[in-house]
Amino acid sequence: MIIQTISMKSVTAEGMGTLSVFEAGRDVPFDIKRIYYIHGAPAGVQRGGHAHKALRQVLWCPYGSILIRLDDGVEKTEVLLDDPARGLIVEHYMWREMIWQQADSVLCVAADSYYDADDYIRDYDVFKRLVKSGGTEA
Ligand code: T46
Repeated sequence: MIIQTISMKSVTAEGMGTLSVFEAGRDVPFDIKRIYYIHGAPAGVQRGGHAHKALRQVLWCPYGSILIRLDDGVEKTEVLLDDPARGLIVEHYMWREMIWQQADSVLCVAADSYYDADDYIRDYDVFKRLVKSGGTEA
């Protein structure tokens, strides 16, 4: 499985912290229509457990440490998001689980589409069948 990450441009001002930035269509391979973030989760929490039919996203963790488990229906891998300047591209047809390694870690997500509940695949067996059939039947 090829994992796409981005290293954000980061500008440190001595004694004043660091500014990190990425640009849609330049640093990430799509335009951005929606940004959401998950905060206030205790350590050990697991979220996700679904894939998307079309949605493309970039995930990053500006504070804390979150393990991202990815499964393309053939291979599985894990990426630890613990660097505020590192982003993970998560393409469509990718089963994802997010596990909080540290309380109050923040997961930020920039998505290429507006929220659409019909774009979710929440049943793993359906996901596997869709991957096998190239997305044409469940
Ligand atoms: C994803 C991972 C990384 C909305 O109303 N609007 C939104 O834009 C989103 C993303 C969610 N919601 C509602 C739907 C549910 O009632 O918020 C509630 C929690 O959503 P969900 O259980 O899907 O959250 P996660 O953390 O399991 O997954 C989220 C995204 O939904 C998903 O697309 O890839 O973060």
